[in-house]
Amino acid sequence: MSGQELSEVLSISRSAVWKHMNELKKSGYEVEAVTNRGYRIINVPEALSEDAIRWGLETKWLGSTLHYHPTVTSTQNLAHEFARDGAEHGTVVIASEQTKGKGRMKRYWDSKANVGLWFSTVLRPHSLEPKNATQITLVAAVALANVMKEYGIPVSIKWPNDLFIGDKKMAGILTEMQAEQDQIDYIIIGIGLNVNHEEADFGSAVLEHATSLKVYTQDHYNLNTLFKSIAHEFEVQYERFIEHGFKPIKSDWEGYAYKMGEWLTVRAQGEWNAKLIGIHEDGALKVVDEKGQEHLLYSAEILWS
Ligand code: BTX
Repeated sequence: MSGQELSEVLSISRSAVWKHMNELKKSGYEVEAVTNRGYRIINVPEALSEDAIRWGLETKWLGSTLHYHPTVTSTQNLAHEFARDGAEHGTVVIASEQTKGKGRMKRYWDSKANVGLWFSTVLRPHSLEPKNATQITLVAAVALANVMKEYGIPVSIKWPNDLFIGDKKMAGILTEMQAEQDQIDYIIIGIGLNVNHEEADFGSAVLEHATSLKVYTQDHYNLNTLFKSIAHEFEVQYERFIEHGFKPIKSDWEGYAYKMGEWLTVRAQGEWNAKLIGIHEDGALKVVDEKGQEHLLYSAEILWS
């Protein structure tokens, strides 16, 4: 856009436009200025910020309301507060660092500053029955896996909620729900994605089992850009799910499933061998035992290795 157009649209002087452009550059924006043509933003800054996320965000509703914080205890907790106060569907809480990142069942999520994407989204899927809420986790996993595929990263989804590169975890999804009787009030879906970690950035407790995009590819990724790709794909997959149901998501999910068709040990009423054959409509894991009998596993302990 030309400096003249900018000054007219914003009702500011040409020199004010120039000053603002310099401010943008100082904040890390890469701006190209071509004589007689104008300014063009080529790259957004590395560091997460509300402006840099909004710039070029191609979603209809996901992230329309966006809360960015440099440091929080957990974006999940903050998103619950916003949701209780009536936050709209698609509200996103994102942070550069979490000091008390949460996993499932009171486990923790290692969320070091500036190396990963730590965010929670408020969803209000009023047409979805509470018993099917777990399907949302699988929708998010498929969306994340699709984006990773676009980036050329060979990921698999480990049931129910982890993304793996090889045998190491690079992302986790936490779904929490507030419901009354047969109506979902809201769902908070939290995504943690290890992006620019070097191995030394992981805490000693997770180091052995964790990986990041950077550890895998040696490349550095712009967190703002990556977030926008994920937000867009999540919105697309969520709408597909609401419109067409779980079936298409289920088959995509199965295409990514970690150890699909392999024999695993199940620890539920004793220990037995089972072959992973897919997932059920309700998100349960479908396995077949050595006698050929099918079983659905909900929270059974699966010994993956
Ligand atoms: P989970 O319970 O499946 O995984 C937690 C387990 O994963 C931990 O016990 C630990 O062994 C391992 N772990 C912890 N941190 C990492 C890490 N950075 N990379 C790899 N492995 C790790 C998975 O729970 C769901 C995680 C959701 C995290 C998001 S971040 C945004 C939102 N806010 C929040 O507090 N949680 C969610």
